[in-house]
Amino acid sequence: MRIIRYLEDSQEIAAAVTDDNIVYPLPFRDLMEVVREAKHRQMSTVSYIQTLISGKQGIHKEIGELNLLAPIVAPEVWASGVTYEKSREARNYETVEKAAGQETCYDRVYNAERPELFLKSTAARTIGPNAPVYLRSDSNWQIPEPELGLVITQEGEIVGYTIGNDMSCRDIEGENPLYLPQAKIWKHSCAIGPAIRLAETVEDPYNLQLTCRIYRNGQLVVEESANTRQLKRTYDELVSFLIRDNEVFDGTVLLTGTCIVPPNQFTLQEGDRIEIEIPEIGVLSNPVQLLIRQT
Ligand code: DO4
Ligand code: MG
Repeated sequence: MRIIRYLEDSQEIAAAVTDDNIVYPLPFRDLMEVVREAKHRQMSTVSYIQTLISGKQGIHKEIGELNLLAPIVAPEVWASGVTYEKSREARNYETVEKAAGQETCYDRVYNAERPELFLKSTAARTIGPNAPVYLRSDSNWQIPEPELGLVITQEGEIVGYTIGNDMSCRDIEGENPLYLPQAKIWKHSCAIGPAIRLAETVEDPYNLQLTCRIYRNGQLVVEESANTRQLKRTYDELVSFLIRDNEVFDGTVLLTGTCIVPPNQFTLQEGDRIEIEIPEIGVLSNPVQLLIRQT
């Protein structure tokens, strides 16, 4: 069971999508309202949704025909860093701090008890499927970072899984890790979607296959896959550090780090299209545009 949001006649509609891809509009604004109501009734979210849609007819449209929005208006998107060996390797390649044989900050954080967590995005900067992700005008080395996103409650309970793109500037971070906020946060630098898969309906969240495809002039120029079983940490561990002495809000998304990095010579260009797929969730597709053209 998945949750989507879409726009119809200027109205934002939250809907459940069943395993046979039938879309049922819900009488709630978003997943968090459904989760709260299900808890109030002492039911699982999926059982509660089943009671809501039972005997109803789904809409006569396929998901692909809908004007999809981000599946949740996440008040904040946080992100984890260097949680996969692939990310550690890529950061070590780009950083000017490395000296032969010496540990970098990336080596240390990969092995440390405390994970790297950073604020990635706010609701206004986060986009959903099909909206453009923007390129920074002051970077020459930009990539998408395909990541599994955890949708959590204010208590830190993982209620769903989505796909996130943690757009990143490798040259800005590589010049100095203290530039991380500029390498990570700008207008439309974070995309989530296309759906939230209810956590209760995921058999093994440590066995999700991610595939990233990048198209240029209609041609596939990058295609790489990885699996969440390669994650160095647990989801609960990442969440427990996020909520420690912190205030988090219902519907916060925590990205779990990238396991896919395009080849080192690759940088995104205006006109590219990025697709990130996790079969249990869907395909998050976004065109790439230069931010400077938008202002
Ligand atoms: O260390 C900087 C960011 C790492 C990151 O975003 C990732 O590993 O996904
Ligand atoms: Mg990342």
